[in-house]
Amino acid sequence: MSEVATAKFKPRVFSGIQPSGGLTLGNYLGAIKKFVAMQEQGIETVYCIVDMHAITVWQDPAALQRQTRELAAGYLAAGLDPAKSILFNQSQVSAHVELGWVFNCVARMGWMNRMTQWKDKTSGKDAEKASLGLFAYPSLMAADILLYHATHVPVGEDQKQHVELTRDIAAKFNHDYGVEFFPITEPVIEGAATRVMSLRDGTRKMSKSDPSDASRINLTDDADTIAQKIRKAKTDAEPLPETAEGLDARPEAKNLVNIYAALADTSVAAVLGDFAGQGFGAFKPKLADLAVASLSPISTEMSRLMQEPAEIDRILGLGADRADAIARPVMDRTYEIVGMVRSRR
Ligand code: AQP
Repeated sequence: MSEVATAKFKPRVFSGIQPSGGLTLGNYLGAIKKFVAMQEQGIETVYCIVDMHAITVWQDPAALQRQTRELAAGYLAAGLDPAKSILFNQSQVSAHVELGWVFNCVARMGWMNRMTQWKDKTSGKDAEKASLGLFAYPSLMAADILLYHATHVPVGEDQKQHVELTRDIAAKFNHDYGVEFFPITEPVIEGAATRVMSLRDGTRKMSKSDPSDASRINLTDDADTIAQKIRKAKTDAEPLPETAEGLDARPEAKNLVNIYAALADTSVAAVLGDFAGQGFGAFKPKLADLAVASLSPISTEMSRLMQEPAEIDRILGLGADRADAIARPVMDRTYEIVGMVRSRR
């Protein structure tokens, strides 16, 4: 079923990032760097700033506006070309929430209850106080993807379960209505940095909403801050091993080696080939140099773009028009399939 359903759809990539804070190295290596690489492969690419997802947790309105433009600037500074990729913010294409509602009626409560991100974000707190939107988040994410009949979604490891749920929603919709309308989308989770971990705790994901700024590298951090955060990153006293297996019980060491490999576009084995037997006193300065060399041009370009908010808004508006041209017919056909009367106005 999955192969049949996907085979008849032309390849199209969709992915999104929430403007719920500043961009981190995790977002860059797990998502944006791959987005740019896919744009260059000649596949149609649609990239979204998912602002409707961001408000599942309360956002200060002025901060949300700034973060949305900053995220757009981050995409552009990292090499996203609005002439090649569609770049827009979700709230400007209303079909996302329309399809999200239809999928709320397809998805099951039990499916949502099993989402580990939901459990993580509400663990230790009263889940009853979480917003209904946060619970339904994966259903809106399925709508984001399937509205474009996307065949591939590049994401970090943390989003794999949500893409699997997207496949379940597409299959159930197709089955319930006797159609093969939505593709069974494939997640694309590749490379050494599919899960960049906190610099303070190698068992926790690097996250833009982590209260500790020292836990992450922000794309807006200056060179000194990046170098200082890497110097202070938690590690152990052992030298680096010769093989990747030697990192298995050393989460912090593994994280820094993975980051190095991803930034240098090389493999973990190649990094260990260069650094095996050396301690972190030698490795960290090299990693800091690499991180600064990779991220500084992006951060400089982001600052420049942030001086031109009207230009960012113009790019997002044009992207929204292009996105809407794909999404609206899919939404209209969805309404027909589920049996809504559509009066022409
Ligand atoms: N640490 C990470 N390692 C690899 N990939 C990551 N991504 C996020 N963090 C890492 C990938 O970035 C894309 C956008 O994620 P998002 O911002 O929409 O949501 P998120 O995964 O919940 O990211 P954060 O930083 O943890 O945000 P908050 O703190 O607001 O929840 C996705 O492809 C994700 O896999």
